[in-house]
Amino acid sequence: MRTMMRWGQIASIGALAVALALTGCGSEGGGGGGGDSDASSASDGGNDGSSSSDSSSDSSSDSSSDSSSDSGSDSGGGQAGAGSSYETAVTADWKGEHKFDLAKRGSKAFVTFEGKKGQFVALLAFADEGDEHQFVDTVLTLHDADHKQLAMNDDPFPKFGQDSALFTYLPADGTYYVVVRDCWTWQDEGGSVQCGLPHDKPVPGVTVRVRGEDSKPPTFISDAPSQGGGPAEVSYAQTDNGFDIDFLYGKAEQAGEVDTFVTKLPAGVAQPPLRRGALVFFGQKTGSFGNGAPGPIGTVSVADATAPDVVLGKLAMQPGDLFYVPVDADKSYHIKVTQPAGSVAGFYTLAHGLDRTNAVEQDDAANDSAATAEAFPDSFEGQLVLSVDAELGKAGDKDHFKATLDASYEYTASITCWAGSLGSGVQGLHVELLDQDGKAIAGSATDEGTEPGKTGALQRENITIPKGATAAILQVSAKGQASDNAGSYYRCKLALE
Ligand SMILES: [Ca+2]
Ligand SMILES: [Ca+2]
Ligand SMILES: [Ca+2]
Repeated sequence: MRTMMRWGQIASIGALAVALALTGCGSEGGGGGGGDSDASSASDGGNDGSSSSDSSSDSSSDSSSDSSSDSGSDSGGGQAGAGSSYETAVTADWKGEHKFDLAKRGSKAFVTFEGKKGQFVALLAFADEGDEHQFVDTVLTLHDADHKQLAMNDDPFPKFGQDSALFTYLPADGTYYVVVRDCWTWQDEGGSVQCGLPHDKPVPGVTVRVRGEDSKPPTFISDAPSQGGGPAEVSYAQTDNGFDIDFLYGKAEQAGEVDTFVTKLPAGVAQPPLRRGALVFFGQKTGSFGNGAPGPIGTVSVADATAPDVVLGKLAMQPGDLFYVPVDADKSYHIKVTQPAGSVAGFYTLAHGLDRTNAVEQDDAANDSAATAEAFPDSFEGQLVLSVDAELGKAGDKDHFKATLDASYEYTASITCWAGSLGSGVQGLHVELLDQDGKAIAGSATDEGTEPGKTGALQRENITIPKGATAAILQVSAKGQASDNAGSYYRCKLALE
């Protein structure tokens, strides 16, 4: 069962440029493997949500007033007033919002609602804007009637801000609590995150919203039922500042269950012939320090909508993974989320967006030999970090990309390449650095494993290129191709110093 939601209004879209930088968009690019910046497991958080803050005995105006609880922030830790404890939690207005003052380290905001088993909820916390580092860095948790923590979000992944957004399905009928605090308060509770100074925030305001699928905003788009109807459509908006990011989510309760979405990138995302479009997916944390899902997301795959059985890229996604597939703009693609035969995710939440590739190889046929290497596309003389997105699409393909060197220098080079870890079907990627005569530079050869699915980034550092070399040629080949994944893409970065 699948659904999708627009994320564009959850955070300011201008910040999306930061998110896109994760995937190496732009000429400095190449950082395809950068998606794990927020991926570390939070299993050491050790939060007991029912600690000291339970003690408030102040007036509990927990009617459905959608205005705020304006807590008296100057009374010892700022925990007085409605919405400052479980007992005084403000009842959620599903169409309104709730404002809190979380200036003081130790202060927390509490909102409560009644929920049903299997109900989807979106929980959002926005700090009032202000000068940098002056506003609250929210951390949001969801708790059951016994105050046990079920789910948590600090920052979005990809990280384009520090406001919290949690998308989850409720596990049972009952009373729930949303708790929001500043990062430093979370750290005091035993939570594991990195917080920026100051401890008390000059801009104190935080707005909390509780939303469900039936309360529409911030623009939820429910798809047709998973049985019967066609794939759910996902569309992207192109804005002045960049591109939209969306959020796919769905229940995944059956072994082998497949949810299908269809999407088409706006024509403007690609810059032919230099750059293609790309679809990018970000695996969300699961468990009680993530979205609350019992298991990982499942396998995400992309296929041309006119040939839906030919997989162009796929990844069995774990939290923190980044799945990247180059695609053509203005053409329809299927996105599938498939549960394994054994365990299932329960539900999944998956941020995704569109991107454009680094500059792509320009002459695949001619670049087969070192003597006819193509210059790194989009490169210029004297450039020290060179990137390329390319394909090993034909049997025995070899690619050669040349960087021009100043022969009077000795260079130190490093190579980083990605294939399987991004969801490509390329297996056994092999990379070597050659000089202008096609002779291998000592210590430059490096291999990625041949097993299907994920392997890490391929890396080789501290390669010495002696004086006298007029060119460094990156040679790329592969041992094979996965039988169930036609994705032949890879991306490489050569850095010189
Ligand atoms: Ca945060
Ligand atoms: Ca080639
Ligand atoms: Ca090629």
